Amino acid sequence: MRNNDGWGVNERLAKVDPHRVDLVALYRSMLRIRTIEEEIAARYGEQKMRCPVHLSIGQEAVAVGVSAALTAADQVVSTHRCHAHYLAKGGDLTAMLSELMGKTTGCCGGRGGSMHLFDLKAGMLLSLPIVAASIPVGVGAALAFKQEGKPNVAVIYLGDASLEEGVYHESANFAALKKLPVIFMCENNLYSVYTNLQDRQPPRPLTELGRAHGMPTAHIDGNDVQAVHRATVAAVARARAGDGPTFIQADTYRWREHCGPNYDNDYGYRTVEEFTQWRDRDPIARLHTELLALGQLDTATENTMKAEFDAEVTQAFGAAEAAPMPVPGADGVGLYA
Ligand SMILES: Cc1ncc(C[n+]2csc(CCOP(=O)(O)OP(=O)(O)O)c2C)c(N)n1
Ligand SMILES: [Mg+2]
Repeated sequence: MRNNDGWGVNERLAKVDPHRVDLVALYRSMLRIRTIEEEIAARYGEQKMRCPVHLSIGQEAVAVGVSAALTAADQVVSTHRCHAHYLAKGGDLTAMLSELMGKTTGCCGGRGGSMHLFDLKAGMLLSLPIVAASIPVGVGAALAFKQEGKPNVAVIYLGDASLEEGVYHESANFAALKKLPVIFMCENNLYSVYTNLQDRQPPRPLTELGRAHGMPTAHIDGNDVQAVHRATVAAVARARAGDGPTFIQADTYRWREHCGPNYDNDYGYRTVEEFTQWRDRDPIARLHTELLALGQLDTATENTMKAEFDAEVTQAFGAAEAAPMPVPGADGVGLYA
């Protein structure tokens, strides 16, 4: 929930004490994103969403913990796996679902699909499917903030595989050199499609790739939304103070197949034991247990929350389905000639 000054509940609390956070708000946000993505998975077979989808189910804590430490004027850039980043930052749900269905009301007019989500009002600058391609754009956003004397921060979400691309190193070098207000938030889910990290990179912590460029680093449990929030608050404070970029490695795990609505544990690239261990560390269930113990959540509140999300999702899917398809002949509109 945003107020007129652009600050949400968590940001308001954070102004008083940067480490205080509304845990129920974090829970709500994660549950909302899970509900939306579960529905996308359930309806994918209807063939109305004809683009590929890379679901973030299991990884919600990173997006939510980060966004809770940002204002609407801070900006994020994302990858092919961008739904959670977009939604946590306040991106419009109907525009997202319309985009997935190729409708004119989609955030890219139906031309981009699920890997091209943006909502400038919410500070979601872009997402790109080319691995690591959004990294220099995030650094550019931070450079613009600095040049314009704005107190804002850019967050770059990057997967573990992005670190294998040269453009990460060029961008990190430049960001550190210029002390830009940017956070490299590396979501390490152990895989690049079907290839494990240990078959792609030498056995050294990913944080070394931040340290090599002179950045302070943090290595956190990416399935602990409070840990993500704390690390982001600290990195945001550094960035706003003019102290430059931070690199954060957040360990997490995707539950579904790399691309698509199903599970793919039968492919043999990961074991059922590994999957089960990570699923048992579900970021939403963990916070749920904590909230119950703290007495901050009860069944009635939870049921109201779930009913609210179900109604919102039904409404947004309905609006997206009812929206028009682009008309033949409009294919040249919006192109640079
Ligand atoms: C430059 C480039 N090379 C290869 C691909 C194909 N590709 C799409 S997603 C992906 C894996 C990315 O892994 P990671 O960055 O760790 O993100 P994750 O899918 O695990 O969230 C690859 C190799 C691509 N999109 N772009
Ligand atoms: Mg990965």
